[in-house]
Amino acid sequence: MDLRRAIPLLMLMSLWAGSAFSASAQSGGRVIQVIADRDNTFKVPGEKKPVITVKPGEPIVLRITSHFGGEAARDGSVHSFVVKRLREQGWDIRLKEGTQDYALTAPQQPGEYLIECTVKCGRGHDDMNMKLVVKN
Ligand SMILES: [Cu+2]
Repeated sequence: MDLRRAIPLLMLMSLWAGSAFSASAQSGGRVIQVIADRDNTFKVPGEKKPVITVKPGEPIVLRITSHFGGEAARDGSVHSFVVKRLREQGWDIRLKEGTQDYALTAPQQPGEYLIECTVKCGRGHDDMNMKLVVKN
């Protein structure tokens, strides 16, 4: 095959392979649901308080449903889901309306981590946070 024709084809194939990989990564972790609600609080279905508990290094899929709470950021984000100490590891998610899956890995260090909304989302924003508990 002519190389000039092969290169775009290879690029297309690697794109396809990339999306297949992320899909399998997402199906690999335990799914944990979170709601970033219209009253500008986080909710975890089945839990009285908004807390998620994971094992150190556990692969998880966060399934976050977000609702507009009165204000949005310029990029259209209605909330965010941020652990400041874990930002470098991907715990820094800007949330658009609707439901989206995010594959993440729990930190290795056991303890409690604060999850915050950093988007000025409306009334109650300053108190919009929840807890990540990492324990064996
Ligand atoms: Cu918020």
